[in-house]
Amino acid sequence: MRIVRFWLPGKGIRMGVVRNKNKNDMVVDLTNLNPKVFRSLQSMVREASSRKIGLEKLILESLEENASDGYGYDELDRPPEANRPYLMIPFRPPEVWGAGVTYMRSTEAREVETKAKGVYAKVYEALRPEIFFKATARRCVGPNEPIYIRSDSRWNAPEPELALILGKDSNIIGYTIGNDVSSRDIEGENPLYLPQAKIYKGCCALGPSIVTAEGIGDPRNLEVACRIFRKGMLVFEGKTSTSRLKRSFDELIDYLCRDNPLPFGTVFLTGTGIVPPDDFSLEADDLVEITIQGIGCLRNPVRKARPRKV
Ligand code: DO4
Ligand code: MG
Repeated sequence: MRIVRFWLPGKGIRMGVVRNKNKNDMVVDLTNLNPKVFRSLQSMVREASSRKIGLEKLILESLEENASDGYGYDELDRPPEANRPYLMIPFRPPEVWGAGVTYMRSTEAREVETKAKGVYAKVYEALRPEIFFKATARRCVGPNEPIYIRSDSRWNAPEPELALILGKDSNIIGYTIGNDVSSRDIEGENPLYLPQAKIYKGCCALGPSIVTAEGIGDPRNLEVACRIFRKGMLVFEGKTSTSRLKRSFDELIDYLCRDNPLPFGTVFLTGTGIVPPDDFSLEADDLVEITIQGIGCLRNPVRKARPRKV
């Protein structure tokens, strides 16, 4: 089951669920069915856990009581404009954390870009994973909103990642797609520059939907694909599978949570297994598409940040 959040002119922010009707994906307005329960991901999880049922059951019960046609998914999947309905970031995460070097491809690419040879190869094999702070809600964007490249960086890449959404006991309540947009030259110069390579405005895209833990199938066997378009032409295409992730989610979450209380709705990016070739860099006006089986396609245009006037 795919849960979305969308903007409806005159009504505001709505929670919705994607249903397939006559081969068309339609978004049913859950907020319209029960505004109190379906106000946000948090209110939905709260209601489901107070009734000791799963999110899917909560939604299905409401749909049974109130049949409704909804809005065409493709019509909502477009850039935000106040007077037309559009998909929003599925929720505003208080914190986003990232795991790094969890796929061999990421390790290899970083060993090439870095001046600190051996650092990444060691962490790939080490007991303790790499975990870093990535973003807050205000640095995140949703579907069709621009992701940014830093004004002081020349070598940038998208990082298509399966994102875990954590509940109040750091249990996985759902999955979404994350783009851990990163500056390769800044990180490559010195690994201590990692926060600057990772954290800035528009550094993280999330969406387009949340798939519940009950609905994802096997999260360790999902196809992840990335395509980058420049002036309408495909300039990069890559694929991987979450089966190539070296560490288990339990192991990653265990390290993330050690002595580190997390707020409800923390997002944990599980690392990238797709890195474009070393001679490739994102440019302004590129379009990045990331697809994860069952979750959908997260599409974002690229903008270059302007240097701050001093
Ligand atoms: O070591 C830096 C970050 C690695 C990362 O973000 C990834 O592997 O996805
Ligand atoms: Mg990453």
